Amino acid sequence: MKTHVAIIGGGPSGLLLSQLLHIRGISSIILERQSKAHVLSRIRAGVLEQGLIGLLREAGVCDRLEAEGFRHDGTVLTFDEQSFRVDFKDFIDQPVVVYGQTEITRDLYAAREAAGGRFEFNVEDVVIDPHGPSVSYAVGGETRVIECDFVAGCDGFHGVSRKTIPQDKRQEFEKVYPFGWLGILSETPPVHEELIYANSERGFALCSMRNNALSRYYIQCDANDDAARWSDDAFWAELKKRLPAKFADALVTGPSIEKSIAPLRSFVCEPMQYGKLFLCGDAAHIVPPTGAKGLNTAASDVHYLYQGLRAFYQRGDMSELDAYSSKALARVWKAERFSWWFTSLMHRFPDQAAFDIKMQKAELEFLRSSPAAQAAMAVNYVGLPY
Ligand code: RFL
Ligand code: PHB
Repeated sequence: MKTHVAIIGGGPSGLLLSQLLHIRGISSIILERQSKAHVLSRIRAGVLEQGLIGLLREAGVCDRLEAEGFRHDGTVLTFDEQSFRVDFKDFIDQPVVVYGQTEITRDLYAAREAAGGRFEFNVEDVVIDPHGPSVSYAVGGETRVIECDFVAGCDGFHGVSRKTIPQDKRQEFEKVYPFGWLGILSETPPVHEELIYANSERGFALCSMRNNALSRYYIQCDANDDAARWSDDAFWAELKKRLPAKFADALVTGPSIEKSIAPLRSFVCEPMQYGKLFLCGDAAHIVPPTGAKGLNTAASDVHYLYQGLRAFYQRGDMSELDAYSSKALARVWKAERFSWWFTSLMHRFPDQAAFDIKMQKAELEFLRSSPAAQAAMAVNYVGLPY
């Protein structure tokens, strides 16, 4: 088989890149390890930056997002019984939009399928030759090979693409946090019209949502905890203890329809290119979810790679592809910094001394009272420019 770009991974990065390339007449084939149903069953991100929304618009995949997404112009932070709001509009003329990653993935699959996009699901034994370049894989016991001009490694943190770069040609930077997030999805109205990020003496909590009848809540938990150990009642009771009384009292509880634990990690691989292989999204970097930056940073990678591939196919110009890794990484590190800062500010750490907790409180108090500090948070939260 032949195509312009072989795309490893049918998550949001791979799908969005494939659809954008299609609009410009550049062909691609997506190889996905799982079934489509499995990819669509994953509950993940919910907060979208304008950069990602602009790309979805360019890809022709934003009708449902525009009809069903919720515009948020601010967010609430709480510590102990205190709470304050950061109003993005005070600092930058840009909201975020609440719309589930699952829905984006569904919309992108529908668009790719309507355009006759080529996929292979349930692939195994993917081997990338970054110099040929080519990709071989097995499906249903048969081995197949794709000849291509470029390979986009969009296969997430556990994929094969990053590991294809020889160890002496890449450097990895990692911080693993000593806790995870236990998340539930429930068919209940959100506790508040905006997201609430809570720092409490029992640990972090986040109140988020998907729509007026579907809520997403998270609590900081032990990194080795087991979601099955948590009954719904135990989850709601713990969440309430971490919120100021006015929010705890307003919380509507109900049965969970999903419950899982995500570990928290900061990770960056440098460079994001090797030969004709380009890494995109979680394949190259991970952020702890506190800043809502994972999917959004994957989207900025897709933007830079898409621009580079366009320049090559439209003008034969390789310079933008050559600059891909350094351009993408410059923005990645800023998202890493913001996610690390917000995680450090809002969580309880096992080795935290009384002094460290005083520092968190002083920083939260500074953020509450300083427009300059709020401006720094707002521009990062809504998303730095590409
Ligand atoms: P994905 O989504 O992991 O997709 C990679 C795909 O590659 C497939 N794959 C392979 N395919 C072929 N061959 C192989 N060898 C393969 N190995 C893997 C996988 O099956 C999968 O389908 O990576 P991608 O596309 O880069 O997208 C990244 C985002 O999914 C991720 O960054 C976000 O979900 C992170 N995230 C959030 N990001 C935000 O921007 N805003 C948020 O509000 C937000 N909240 C979150 C999050 C992530 C969370 N978890 C569970 C880690 C909340 C949570 C709880
Ligand atoms: C979510 O709704 O899943 C969500 C929202 C904000 C975050 C992380 C996750 O920071």
